[in-house]
Amino acid sequence: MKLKALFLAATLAAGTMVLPAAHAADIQTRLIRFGYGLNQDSNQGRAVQVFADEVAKLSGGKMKIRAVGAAALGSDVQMQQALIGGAQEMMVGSTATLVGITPEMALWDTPFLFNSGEEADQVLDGKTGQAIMHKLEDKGLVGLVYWENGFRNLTNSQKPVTSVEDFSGLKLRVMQNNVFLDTFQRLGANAVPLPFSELFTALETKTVDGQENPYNTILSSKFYEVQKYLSITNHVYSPWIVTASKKWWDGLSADERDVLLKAAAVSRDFERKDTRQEADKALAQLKADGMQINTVSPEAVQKMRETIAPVNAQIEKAVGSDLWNAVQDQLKEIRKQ
Ligand code: TF8
Repeated sequence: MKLKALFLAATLAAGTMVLPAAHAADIQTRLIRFGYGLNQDSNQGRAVQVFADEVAKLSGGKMKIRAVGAAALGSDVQMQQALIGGAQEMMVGSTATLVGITPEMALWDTPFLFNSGEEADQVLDGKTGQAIMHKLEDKGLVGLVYWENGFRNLTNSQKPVTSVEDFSGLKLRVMQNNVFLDTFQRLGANAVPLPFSELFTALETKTVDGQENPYNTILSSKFYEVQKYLSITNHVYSPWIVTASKKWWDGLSADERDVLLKAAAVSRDFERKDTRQEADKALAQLKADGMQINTVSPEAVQKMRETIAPVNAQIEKAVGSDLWNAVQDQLKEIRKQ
């Protein structure tokens, strides 16, 4: 009896010692619905494909991403609700559309906050950016990584916008949060919040005169077909964020989460590079497609900044001075280098 027990203990010990090396990853066969708002042929669509390929590779083909673009699963806001409820697993969308859920996301809508994409990378991937991302978890969402949407520029069907005065009388679609609404109202525009999925039709039917988005999106969503003027304002950088349903995420194994996090990091690095490369070429393409493009003088940009300065105080109030100052301090550090 004693010997037998000893033998059993020895076998068990040997077994446990061998286990970690022979341990097959704890990965189930899973179908993951991943929604996004832009066309498949866009920087967003390309990066979703990179994510899908990487997930398949890292999971030995067991985890399969079913990517659905062009808002076929709904607008950003509708998909967020589906994630929170557990009816959809993953998505990528604008942080601006998350402000109603996690007010701290409003930080990224601060006009003229970043001077370059690289500055944005450092802040978003740094302590404050990650802290804000993790706040989503209290609301039923898990943030994985930030992607670049890009610096936003103004388009419209009426006139070149070269000064603050030119905003007056323009009916502009804005993203669905108070920061964007307030910013464009202060500039004198008639701001209309609309989901991105309704934007092309709204422009085509002249329900609105204009909108603002990065060059990449103006191109991939074919806004040049319904917008004559493009004014280079670079007024804000608000990113995209890849999120998962927390309800679903909580049921995944550590290995499965690891696959998704690793693939998300690969997609992020690809996406930022791809987006920056495309942005450089997109402006020339938009010109070739017939858009009339104008720059805005530094003086006019300064006037814009002054006109919308009160928005900053409101954002600081909404996100709290600690987060606001942390980003300002980090930017000062970055700019010293
Ligand atoms: C916008 C954003 C869009 C996103 C996207 C559909 O204008 O810039 O890129 O919402 O996820 O709404």
